[in-house]
Amino acid sequence: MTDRREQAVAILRENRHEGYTIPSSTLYPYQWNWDSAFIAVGLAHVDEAAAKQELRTLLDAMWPNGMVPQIAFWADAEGYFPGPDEWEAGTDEVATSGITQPPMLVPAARRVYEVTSDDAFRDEMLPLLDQHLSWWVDERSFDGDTVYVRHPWATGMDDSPAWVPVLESFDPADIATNLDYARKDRKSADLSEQRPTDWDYDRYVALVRQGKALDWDESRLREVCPFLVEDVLTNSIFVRACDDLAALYAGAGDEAKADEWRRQAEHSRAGMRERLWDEELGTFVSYDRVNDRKLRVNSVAGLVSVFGEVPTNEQFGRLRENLRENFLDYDYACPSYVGPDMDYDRYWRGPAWMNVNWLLADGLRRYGAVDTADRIEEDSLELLEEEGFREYFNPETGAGRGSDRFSWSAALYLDWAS
Ligand code: 2M8
Repeated sequence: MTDRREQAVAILRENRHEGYTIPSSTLYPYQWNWDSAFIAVGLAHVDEAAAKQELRTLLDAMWPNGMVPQIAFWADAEGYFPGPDEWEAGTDEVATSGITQPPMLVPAARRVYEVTSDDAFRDEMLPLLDQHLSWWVDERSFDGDTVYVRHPWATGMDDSPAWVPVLESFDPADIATNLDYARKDRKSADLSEQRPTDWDYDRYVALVRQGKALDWDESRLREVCPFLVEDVLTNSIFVRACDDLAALYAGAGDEAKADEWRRQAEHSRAGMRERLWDEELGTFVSYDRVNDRKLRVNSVAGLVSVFGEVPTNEQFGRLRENLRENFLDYDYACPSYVGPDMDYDRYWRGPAWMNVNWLLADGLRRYGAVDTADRIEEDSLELLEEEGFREYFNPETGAGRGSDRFSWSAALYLDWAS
């Protein structure tokens, strides 16, 4: 075992609580939804039982209606805002946040199944994954094809410049009566430059307080929430999740169910191609349902559409050109965003992230773009080897940013290095 591999295993062990792994002991001390999915992918190489348990615990936090929350507060912890009291959400079993995150747990469950060949695990997962993806279709889709989220935190790319026009479209005081709060994430002067701004946070908190005031009632929120966004990243992962669920059903011999989810994937892909493609930018973009407009930003999120095999061959040609010209022109692939106000060090406004690189490389291989996928993986491994398991990285200098000993960076290293 190399030193880095040993370190990755040690980080995942350190960050492990009872049945789940926290993203970081300094910044994120609870279970996070899509973090656990990436963590399970890595754990499958070193501890199959822990990989399966990671996903089981996440699904234990699923709401009766099928929503899997962004955060599950399984145990008390200090140092994170907003905590369970702020959300006032959850089930009889566990307090949670009131929003979700991209349904990466389905592709992760398929991966874990493929590594472990554990049919009992697959059969246990199937009804739960089905319930979750059905929730997206039933509760979070206007047209039955693309799906929407109602908070920037639900997209996983919290302060992406794509959300700015939507966040500018409302006054936080109009949707929440009390806007007092204290951030806990800026634990050092450096981190202040690397985390979202107060302007962003005011709007994040107002959206949480609006949801809480309405008891997280989906139908009421659909009427009044100013942030109803068909996020391209969530939709790409959703499409892939439908395909992966279909594959799991097919393996279990349930052809009717496999067909149902294959059809959903095709239908959602078609919706994305029709509404989310931007020919001028050469990428897919997100869509603001409240103001009925495309959020025209060149974010790596649009490129990740390859993970769901969303681009047609023609669209892929344009997207690849965009990727080469605008995203690979840095020492380290792949910046999370390129364009005005790009910030190499600030969160989802420019830095390179390992989970996005992993999704992108996986999708590029599906299109046969092996060299580009290799470049992204090699850069990622170099960043992790040189800087350690940081949360994100400056794409020009390679400097590590955000928290250290970050779980999904360690987990995906194990996947790439195995
Ligand atoms: C970041 O988001 C959380 C809120 O969910 C935060 O800033 O407090 C994002 O990078 C998100 O994608 C990630 O899941 C989470 C935990 O790693 O941190």
